[in-house]
Amino acid sequence: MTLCTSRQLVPTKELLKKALKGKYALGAYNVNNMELLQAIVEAGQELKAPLILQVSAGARKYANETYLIKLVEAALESSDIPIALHLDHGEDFEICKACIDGGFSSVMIDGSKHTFQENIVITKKVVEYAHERGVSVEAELGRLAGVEDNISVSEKDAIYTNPNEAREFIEKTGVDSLAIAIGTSHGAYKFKGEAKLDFERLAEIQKAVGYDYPLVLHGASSVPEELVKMCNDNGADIKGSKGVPEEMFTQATQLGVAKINVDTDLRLALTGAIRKCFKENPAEFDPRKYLGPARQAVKDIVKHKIKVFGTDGKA
Ligand code: PH4
Ligand code: ZN
Repeated sequence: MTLCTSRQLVPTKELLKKALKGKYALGAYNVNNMELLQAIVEAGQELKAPLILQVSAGARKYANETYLIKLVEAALESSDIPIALHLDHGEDFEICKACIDGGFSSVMIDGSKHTFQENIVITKKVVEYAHERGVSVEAELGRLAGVEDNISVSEKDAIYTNPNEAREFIEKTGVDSLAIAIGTSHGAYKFKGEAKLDFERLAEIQKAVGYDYPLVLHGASSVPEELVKMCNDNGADIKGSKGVPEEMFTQATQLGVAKINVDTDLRLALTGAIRKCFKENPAEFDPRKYLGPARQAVKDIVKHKIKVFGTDGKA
């Protein structure tokens, strides 16, 4: 299905290929409602940055896929930057098919909970359906589960992506990009001790899959202290949070990472700004009065991410 707008979505394959060559990364920002979408697109438009908008199964359920698609159509009409619409963590062929048929330009089939062989079978099926329709596919190998500090080599091998398996997986499925596990996890509590990513493994994966193959980093929010403080100063109770330090993205980008997923940081910005409004103006109940500043806070953090990832001016 094509979208009802003269400007079309771009497959992620094209965007990631360009990013790899230019040694920068695209942020993939999760969209759950209109304010988040507007904030992300306004940030991208102002900095002339290509964008990946991503929608999870939870977002589809919360906002209704038709509403999300129509909002994305509006975003295309009110901007001139390249935009991809991507399904985040599709768990089976059916949800990937529904998104491909619904107009998405990219889908993720997350078969990481299956065995290696089963993951190959399900990913290949999605790749065949998607490629016939010009849609890009991301898959995942390894587990993103949060891990303790100082885990053993054998524990790491069981959780993190194996470089040889990554090569075999790509050869057998023809998938366009691969999400890898090197120590990140979803949410605001990524590390118990010091923040550590397995860059040696990432370098081995890059060597195994080839220097022109795009890798994807999930669970890559930085959980900025000032956003957590804005939440906590205004009534939240977020303790012991820790994200991926920003300087690690430069290294990751040099080692083949071309797509960096960000959701938690947007949630923190939105929530912190809403809490602040409510604390400062307890009598306020006009949604525009608290959703407006919240949208601005999300736009500010997305602009910051775009600069950190080096995507500004790349549209
Ligand atoms: N994601 C976001 C997953 C969101 O079901 P749901 O809508 O809650 O799923 O894929 C990320 O990799 C985000 O990483 P982050 O938590 O570090 O931002
Ligand atoms: Zn993810």
